[in-house]
Amino acid sequence: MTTLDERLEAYKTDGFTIFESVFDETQMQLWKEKHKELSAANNGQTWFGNTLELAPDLMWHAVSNPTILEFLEKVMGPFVQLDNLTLAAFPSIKTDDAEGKVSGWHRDRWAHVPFTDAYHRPNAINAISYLQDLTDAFGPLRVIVGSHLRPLTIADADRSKPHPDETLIHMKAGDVVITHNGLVHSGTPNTSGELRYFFSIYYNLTWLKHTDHHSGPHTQRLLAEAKEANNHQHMRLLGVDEQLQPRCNSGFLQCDEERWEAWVAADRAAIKEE
Ligand SMILES: O=C(O)CCC(=O)C(=O)O
Repeated sequence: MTTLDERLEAYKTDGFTIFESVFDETQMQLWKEKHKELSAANNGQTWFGNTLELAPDLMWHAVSNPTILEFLEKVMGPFVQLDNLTLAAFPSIKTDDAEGKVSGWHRDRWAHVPFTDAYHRPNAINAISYLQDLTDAFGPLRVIVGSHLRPLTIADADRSKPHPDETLIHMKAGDVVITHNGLVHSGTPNTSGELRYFFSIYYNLTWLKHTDHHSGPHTQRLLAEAKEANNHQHMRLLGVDEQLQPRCNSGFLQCDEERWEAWVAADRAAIKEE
């Protein structure tokens, strides 16, 4: 079993790590059914943001998954909020149209092109899972390993072509890949004849703006519950960071990761027992 600290070291070098079998078949089936329902109610739309508000009971346990959050607090410190929660399905296209193409190389929201090879904590990370095995027909995820540490750029004309340094990842349904937002990656066009479901829990630092609004009644109810339990980790997910000011002005004379660990422990100790 890989420990979270071992994962962290690999993540710093590679720019991603994969947690296997996080979501089970029953859970994924419910998300697919929700997608179908949303799509039918919205003229066949296939891409949905703000899905925590749209389906809080189906989504909250995924957003607040304890193992994923424990890892993210090691990566980003206890400053993790939900930027957006996206449930999408990529329609299938003809094999001829997909030949020799990738979906589109990019870094993710809140990133920048690295200017040194030093590792920096990401401003955001993507926790992506696919609700089916990513066979060649469904379209693997493509990554350029270590590109969060290199000033790699790709010309417009090459952004839909395979890259000489790419690695293809055939994720299994329910696995979760955690990417650094500086990692250059792309999907692959879907030629399976079925929908390619994609579920992305995108987290960013609490002092950035969030893309989903978090202001709807369902999300606000979750926030009220987190406040009631004095659960700072959960409050932060929903955009409220009560310790931000002291923790963002700590003096920075102790190793960040040690500091973060102490703050995480303090947050845990502060939770009110039910
Ligand atoms: O479709 C995929 O496999 C990757 C999607 C993607 O690039 C992203 O979430 O930023």
